[in-house]
Amino acid sequence: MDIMSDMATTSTIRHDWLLREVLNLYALPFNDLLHQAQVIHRQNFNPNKIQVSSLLSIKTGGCSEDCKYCPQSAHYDTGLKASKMMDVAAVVAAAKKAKEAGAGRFCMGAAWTSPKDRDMGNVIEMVKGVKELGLETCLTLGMLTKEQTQQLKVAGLDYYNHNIDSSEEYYKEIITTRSYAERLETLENVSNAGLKTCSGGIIGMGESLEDRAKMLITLASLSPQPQSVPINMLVKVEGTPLGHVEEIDLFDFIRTIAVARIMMPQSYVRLSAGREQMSDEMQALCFHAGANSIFYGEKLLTTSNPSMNEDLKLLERLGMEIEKETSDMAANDDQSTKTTSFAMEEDDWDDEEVTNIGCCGGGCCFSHD
Ligand code: SAM
Ligand code: DTB
Ligand code: SF4
Repeated sequence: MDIMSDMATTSTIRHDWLLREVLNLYALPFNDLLHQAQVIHRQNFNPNKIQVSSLLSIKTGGCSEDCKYCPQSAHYDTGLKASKMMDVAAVVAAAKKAKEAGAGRFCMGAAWTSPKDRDMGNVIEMVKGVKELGLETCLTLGMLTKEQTQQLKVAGLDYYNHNIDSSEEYYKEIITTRSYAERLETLENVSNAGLKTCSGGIIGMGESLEDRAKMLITLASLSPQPQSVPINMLVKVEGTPLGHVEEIDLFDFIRTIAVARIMMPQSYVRLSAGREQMSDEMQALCFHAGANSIFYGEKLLTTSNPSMNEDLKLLERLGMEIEKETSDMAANDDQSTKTTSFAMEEDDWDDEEVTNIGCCGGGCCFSHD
């Protein structure tokens, strides 16, 4: 096949991907798929910058949902101690530390099916406090009503994370206490309230390649597409039903990142949970495939993440930098058709001259002299 003629070279947002097309992307030779993803990545983002978010569990464990992957579900004995919601002051103090360490966004997660109205006051104070520090704010609290999304918008919330986790078919194998339709309904409420959506899923729960493709089709069909797309590699936690699920082929994980990048060209694709279990080289390939966001800090919600030092060392070895200003992210605020490469518009190349080495003719491949 002539890869160049078959390749998507513009970054038009499409909401109508067919399963056949997505499976064809997955079936491309690895190098062809990664090249295609990298070309699209460069049309939309500075390939050497990465968005970093810090994560804090504001209410841990004891959750009534039965998500088979989750250490916080009360249905499984993982040895995790459930705790009450944190104080607002403690959350704001943690956010201050995260900001000092370089995070641009602070994500707060709660092990809830959905927040009770009586919890909303505290959550709103947390959003306001974190926002005042100059950080972007993100929450993940489970299902939200329209009213709750509106309250959070007024409080100044930027992003809401709500993952669809897998295909609709496979979701039923993983969670029985709520439906896929309910997940999509919350995403619609979030988006209608004018909040940015963060939605993705988990790879490595025993799902098929077709399930992964269908999950990406559902995400890409959202309008607007989620501004942030976390791709988690399952963290196998002892005591959960998925604690001993079979290892996946890591190349298939990287392929999923690349396919997500191609299908959602203007979204930040986050290499999310599971980095602690990945080699530096694996992470580098994920960045090459188009991942441009990570969770930064020793802990995810209940499991560990690489230390900030390790991450800073890795980014330095790769010549990558943390995206500092939220204005850098304006690139994907207005989803539209982009025909110019990001590199051509970028004036932030450390005063070095940029040369088109013309490797694919797409105006997208640049090197520094
Ligand atoms: N309770 C809320 C909910 O389910 O939406 C928010 C917190 S929940 C822990 C957020 C997300 O974390 C889940 O949707 C899932 O995608 C991810 N997650 C949970 N446990 C995980 C694990 N063991 N490995 C990878 N991702 C996980
Ligand atoms: C997401 O997609 N991954 C994060 C965040 N959104 C909330 C959570 C990962 C959790 C991993 C397991 C844990 O630490 O409990
Ligand atoms: Fe509860 Fe969220 Fe964990 Fe499911 S993923 S058990 S809803 S905390």
